[in-house]
Amino acid sequence: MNLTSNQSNNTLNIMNTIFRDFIHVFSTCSLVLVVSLIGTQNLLANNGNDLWLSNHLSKQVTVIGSLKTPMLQLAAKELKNGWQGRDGATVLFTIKKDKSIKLDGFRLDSNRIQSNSELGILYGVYDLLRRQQTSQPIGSIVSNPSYELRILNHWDNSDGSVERGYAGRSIFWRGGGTQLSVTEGDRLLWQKYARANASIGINGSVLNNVNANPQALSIEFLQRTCAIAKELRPYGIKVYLSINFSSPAELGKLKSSDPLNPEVINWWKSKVKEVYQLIPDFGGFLVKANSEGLPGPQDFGRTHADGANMLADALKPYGGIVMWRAFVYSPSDKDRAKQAYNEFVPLDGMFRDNVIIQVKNGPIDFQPREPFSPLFGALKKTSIMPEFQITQEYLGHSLQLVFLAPLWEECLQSDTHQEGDGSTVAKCTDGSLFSQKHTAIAGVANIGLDADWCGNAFAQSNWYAFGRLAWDNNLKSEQIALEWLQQTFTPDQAITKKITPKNWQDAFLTPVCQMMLQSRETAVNYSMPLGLHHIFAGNHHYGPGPWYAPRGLRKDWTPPYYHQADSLGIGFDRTSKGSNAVSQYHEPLNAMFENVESCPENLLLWFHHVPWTYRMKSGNSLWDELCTKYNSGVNSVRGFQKTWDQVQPYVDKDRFLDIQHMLRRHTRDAQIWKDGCILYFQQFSNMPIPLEVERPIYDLDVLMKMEMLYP
Ligand code: GCV
Repeated sequence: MNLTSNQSNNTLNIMNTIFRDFIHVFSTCSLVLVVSLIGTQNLLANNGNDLWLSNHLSKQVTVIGSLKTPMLQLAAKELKNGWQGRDGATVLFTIKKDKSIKLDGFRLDSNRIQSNSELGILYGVYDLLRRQQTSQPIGSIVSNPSYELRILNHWDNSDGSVERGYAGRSIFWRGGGTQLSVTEGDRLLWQKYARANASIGINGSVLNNVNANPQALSIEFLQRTCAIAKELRPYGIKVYLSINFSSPAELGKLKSSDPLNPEVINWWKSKVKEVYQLIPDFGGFLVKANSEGLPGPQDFGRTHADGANMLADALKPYGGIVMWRAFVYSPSDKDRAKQAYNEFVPLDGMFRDNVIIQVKNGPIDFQPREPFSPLFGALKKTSIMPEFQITQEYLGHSLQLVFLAPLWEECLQSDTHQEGDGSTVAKCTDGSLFSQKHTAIAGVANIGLDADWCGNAFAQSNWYAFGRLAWDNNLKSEQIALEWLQQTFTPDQAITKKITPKNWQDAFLTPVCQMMLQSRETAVNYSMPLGLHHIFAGNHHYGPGPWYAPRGLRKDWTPPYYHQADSLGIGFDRTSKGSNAVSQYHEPLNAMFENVESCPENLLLWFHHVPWTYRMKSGNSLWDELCTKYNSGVNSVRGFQKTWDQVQPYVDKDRFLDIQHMLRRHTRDAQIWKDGCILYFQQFSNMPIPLEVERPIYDLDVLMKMEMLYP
């Protein structure tokens, strides 16, 4: 069901909400009676459309202070609608300069929100409500964002499709003949989207795919962008566009798109002027250039810096920025993992101050586990921003329960050692270690027209987690998971039992939080343990395909390029005897990764080609350890099924059944990963599957034929 059709269900939803609140009121005195009266859980149907922002019966609160502007009025309205504090309380909004408050941060106590900006007040309201709802203390708190720009990247195409999207079609672009008209339904949808983002501190949205069509800068596209910007602006969200580097030639009909050509420079200047006439607070451009076949400055013998700076100069008078992606690699037998570093480090210091280099967390491509990209900390005189992938391209699409905060936390807390011990990726990107004119972080969105926005309830937690980590890059995954659970699966939905805070905590929050926290490592274990990477079948990036190597396909698009399995062992040799990618890491990491004994085992096969009989720290041979990891991954997902079944009384029927069904598929597909990989690699190891490991249930030849059926 998509949102538009879903809006016709609004009346039902409102009735459900009223009924839920009604139950909430009565729950303290006579829950059992109410339950026996309604006799069914169906009335509490929840399609997940409210995300972590469910309506609650609020208490009375008075807001005082200046409420002159629409944003402050919005902040007051949100506070009143969600207030869970003392009945009859008064809260003061104060806009006052304070040196301890940075960017759109705020100071908070139970009856005052202070900020340097209106947007800071709005963020303070959402934070206060979150604390109330999750029973966190509200002392005197100063909260400042880690990054100035906290941005969602939508890979949405103008025809309405979403690249690597698993939650329906685009919420921004419809495609076809109705593309241009903006309906009331569109506006309401964009407002709801903006509100969800603002509630977690996101302040920017790139509205279209980085694989950008030159038409993204056509007047029709810009007009719709302008309409979207209008709905996002009240929530403090700026819009950005991805651009195609050949736009001057393709759209402007110039002979070239050479960034040093004066005609091209002028074309961009006048295009940027046109954009700002329509959207005065436009954020800037995101650029994928000379990557995966897209055009770029290298086509004209120029560098990334030439290309980025030309655009930056055009945007500078308006305060716009360029986010230039470092995701570059070309078809070759050389190690793809090294290319971004090789191309960008020599350019350090050559970019304008309104250019930010956008770097994926790992050197390859959003894999279940990668070491951090060696560009973090190596670019010292250039603004650099992490790019995370919220949409689960390589982690089970929206068909598997994988909470991604642990993956991002692992990256942010990785120590690059570039400026001594403690030079974490977080510190290398948030301005703590290097003076950056702009600090930023991006997440590739997992949002579409599905009623629950993200394809399933737990996928929403990844959108939430990205926003929370963008605001505070030191947050722990556990806190994020707990917060999200408390706001998303509210206890008032548990109507079939007498719920006390204690059994809510013990029987629901603790086990489900544990499941979420284990889910990423679980996905690593059943798909690519011990540093394996990119062994998917085909282009869908869902199921296993360590065997996948169609004749004629670029080698770096085939799994054997990455796993290098042979009769001697498995893994990509990136030591000094191999591709020497280890040299891109600062000491002591270089030496640590180089030596097979000191290399962390969870990255072993990323950096080393290791004999099958190699003795692991557990005492197992590498082969036995690999099989054991695959086995434990499948067993964990089986455990998730049980955990979920146990929490049935605490979850509304819709979401319970949806996730139950999803976990069934998840387990089956984890089993396919395990069987496919073990049986395939066994052809090289020639060793028996250890007896503690469950026997395969699928045949390899069947799985190899099934590869294109996923998902
Ligand atoms: C938008 C990977 C994905 C592509 C994506 C690309 C990128 O290769 O599979 O779909 O393209 O990354 O990040 O540019």
